[in-house]
Amino acid sequence: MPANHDDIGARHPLSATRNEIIDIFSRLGFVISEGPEIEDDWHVFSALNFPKDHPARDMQDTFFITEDRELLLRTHTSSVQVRVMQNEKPPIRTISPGRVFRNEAISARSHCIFHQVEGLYIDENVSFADLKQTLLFFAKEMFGEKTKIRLRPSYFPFTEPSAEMDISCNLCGGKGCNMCKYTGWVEIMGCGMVDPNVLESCGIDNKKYTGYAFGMGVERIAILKYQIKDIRLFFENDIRFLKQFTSA
Ligand code: 2U9
Repeated sequence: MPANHDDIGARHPLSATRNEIIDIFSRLGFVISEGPEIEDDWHVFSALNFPKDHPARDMQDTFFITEDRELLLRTHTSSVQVRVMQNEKPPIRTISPGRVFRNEAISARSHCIFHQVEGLYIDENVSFADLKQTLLFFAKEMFGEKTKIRLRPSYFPFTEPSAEMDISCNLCGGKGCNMCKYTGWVEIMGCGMVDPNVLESCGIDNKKYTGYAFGMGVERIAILKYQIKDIRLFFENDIRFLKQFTSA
């Protein structure tokens, strides 16, 4: 009788993507930091320069745990980096992967739980050019040597100046297709220079030190890399979906 063979499991595509992101930044000297998913207002919002009336502090966007809105589920992993800044002296070079929570309607494009990797580098004389070169390296390692990047001005409370980063469409190479909506570019992350107010809040001398930060959604990176059409597939654990990543 031929022997029965068991199905071989596979790394979940989100784990594989997160590991790949971590691996790329580890090679540049970034170390992993982790922190709590249940956070307080200060670490998620106040320390990061969010004004008291910012819409992200609204019930529609944040899952609060206590009625006084002091305890909440983190909406980004920047709170982990706030803790690193409080506890360590520069140079700081860290990435924080983890789950985040937002009070959003679930659809093909967004989910109320997703995964982020955020990065932070603080030292003397850190410039926007350092940020750009680091992110270009990441884009090429993640999506292939031919990948180009472009930065568009944007706004976040915690960075100034801020930008959103696009890569040349990894499906059509920039010619224009359905995935890039015929623009040749797809957005993959946000970034910028850490706002001096944030450095000060976290006990770092903003006259001596500057820093850059970036943040990306792991689901978004995986969707682009594997051309996945619906974010909900990541959370359903349908074996027919997961089986396709056996070699990932
Ligand atoms: C500290 C200071 C600043 C992290 C950053 C972004 C820009 C960003 C989004 C991408 C898609 C979140 O998952 S997403 O919705 N993130 O655009 N994140 S700069 O900035 C920091 C982090 C830590 C102390």
